Amino acid sequence: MQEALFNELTPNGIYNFYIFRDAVATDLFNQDNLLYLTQLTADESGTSSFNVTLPCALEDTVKLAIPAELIESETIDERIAGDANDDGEINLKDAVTIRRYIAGGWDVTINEANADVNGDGEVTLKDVVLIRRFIAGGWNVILL
Ligand SMILES: [Ca+2]
Ligand SMILES: [Ca+2]
Repeated sequence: MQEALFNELTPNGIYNFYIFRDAVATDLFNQDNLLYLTQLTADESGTSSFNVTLPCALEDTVKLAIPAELIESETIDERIAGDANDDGEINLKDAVTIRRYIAGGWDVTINEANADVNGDGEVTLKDVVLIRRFIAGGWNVILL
């Protein structure tokens, strides 16, 4: 058992604690490189410590504390860029749904986060065009 000590955390903040399996990996934050240790609340001085059993000396690893609220928002946000009607697929129905939504007068609801595929924070005809090109293929479109 070794003691992992974290400080300079947000006081009373809830954190998920990880270590990097490989501290010099090129893709450090890849899920496979993160070894989840525990979730704890930092104390009032922004410190948290716990005992952990590792296959290596703790000094040889890089410890990481990630605020739990960040993790949760990431997992909740399982966004499918382009899937405006939330049916799990990206197809012409999505382009049509967005067009109707923009035009108004149609009883449509869209997943705005999925519909904004150029990442400008708005759902506009630009997004429709990108989705149509994406479906058509050959345009090298990447939906954001
Ligand atoms: Ca869809
Ligand atoms: Ca947009």
